[in-house]
Amino acid sequence: MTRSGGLFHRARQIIPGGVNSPVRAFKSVGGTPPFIVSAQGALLTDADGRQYIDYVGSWGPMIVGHAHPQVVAAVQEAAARGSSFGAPTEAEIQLAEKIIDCMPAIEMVRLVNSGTEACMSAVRLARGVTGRELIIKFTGCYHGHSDGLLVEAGSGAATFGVPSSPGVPAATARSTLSLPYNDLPALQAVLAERGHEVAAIIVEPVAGNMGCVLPLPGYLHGLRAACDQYGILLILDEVMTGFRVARGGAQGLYGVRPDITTLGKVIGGGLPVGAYGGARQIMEQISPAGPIYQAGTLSGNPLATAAGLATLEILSQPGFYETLEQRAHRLSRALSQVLTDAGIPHLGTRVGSMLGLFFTERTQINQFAEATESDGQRFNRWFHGMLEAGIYLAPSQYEAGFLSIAHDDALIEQTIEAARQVAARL
Ligand code: KE4
Repeated sequence: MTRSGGLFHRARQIIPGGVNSPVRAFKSVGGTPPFIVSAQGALLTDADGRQYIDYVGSWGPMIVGHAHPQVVAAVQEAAARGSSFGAPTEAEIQLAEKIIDCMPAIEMVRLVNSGTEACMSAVRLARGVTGRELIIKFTGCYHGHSDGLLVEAGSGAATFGVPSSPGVPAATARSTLSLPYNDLPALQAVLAERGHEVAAIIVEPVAGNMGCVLPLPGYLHGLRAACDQYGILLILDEVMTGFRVARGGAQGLYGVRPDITTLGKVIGGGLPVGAYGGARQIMEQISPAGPIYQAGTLSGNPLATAAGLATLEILSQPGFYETLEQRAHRLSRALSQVLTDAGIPHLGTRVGSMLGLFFTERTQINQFAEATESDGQRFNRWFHGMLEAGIYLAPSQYEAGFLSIAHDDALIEQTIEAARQVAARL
């Protein structure tokens, strides 16, 4: 048995599924997850000494690469001054200023500890500000695991949402509707009946939890117009896309202005940070400035803000996103060519350094129902073949892949060669 195998066996005795977040357990792809002992740049090393080129990047945060010297130094320096005070610090102001500087729709921001907390708080804020109860989300989009957002579509689009997990009260689920992504007519039909009950529409501007699925041209602006028509707040969940697809997030890339933005991942540089922000008159409704309550012992934690600040400094350097774009474009094109040469039907999707790959005859995937038609068995063979070849991909068809600035041309070339070997056996 490998060391990872032994560790996984031990972990499963005392941690549910042996992991602290489900997708890490490789349940959908099968096999034993490597237990990672260290990472540097674009590379991971597991408990058996095996090295991998990492395209998960901790599910998005590690855009500057693992253990970046500036990030490590910033965290070490902060830790030497104390790890948490439960009192305000200047670093929280600096991180807020940096976020606001990059995302003009955010005039005021609250730091929290995860994307889940950011989305949960944004939904409460929208309900508090509008006095309305109904939330609309989209099937295949994930906004963390708060009760009101673990909801899937009910039997008919206009009927109530149903829980997507045991433990979520039916009454809670009924206040959330889940509609098809990229489908404005379906949304308009529901709004025609219930638009004035809706507090917020929450959406991943580029979906990264059904694989990487892009918004159709005009879709995001259509959501904005629908919100304006019915007095609904638009929440762009940029936990994954924020500082990933562009320095100004997807809202900057697509030119759509949300009322509330949620962030996470990159802004913590690998430490626990989430955030939600928006126009001043909305955010000043949050306690203690306003009546809508939200709190957190470790929110704005000195170590997390140090890691986030160092990361945002690095990605603010000239040429950072241009370099990422060139490399991600090259990798995506080359992988597609390799699969085409091997006669493998597939669809590659990409926005910036966020990528997706579906094994399908489709030339477009616009919503979750279409993504589910992909060949999951072939994906699993692809995943394990690439893992064997030292390429660490997301262990699920319904996740996105991420490049960091540390993925240099040599590592990209190595990835393409591995793909060529694996494709021949798919
Ligand atoms: P966290 O609570 O995991 O920090 O963020 C929740 C969240 C919110 N919004 C979006 C768009 C997200 O993608 C996420 C979390 N993403 C997943 C990966 N698809 C995290 C990985 C995991 O659950 O372990």
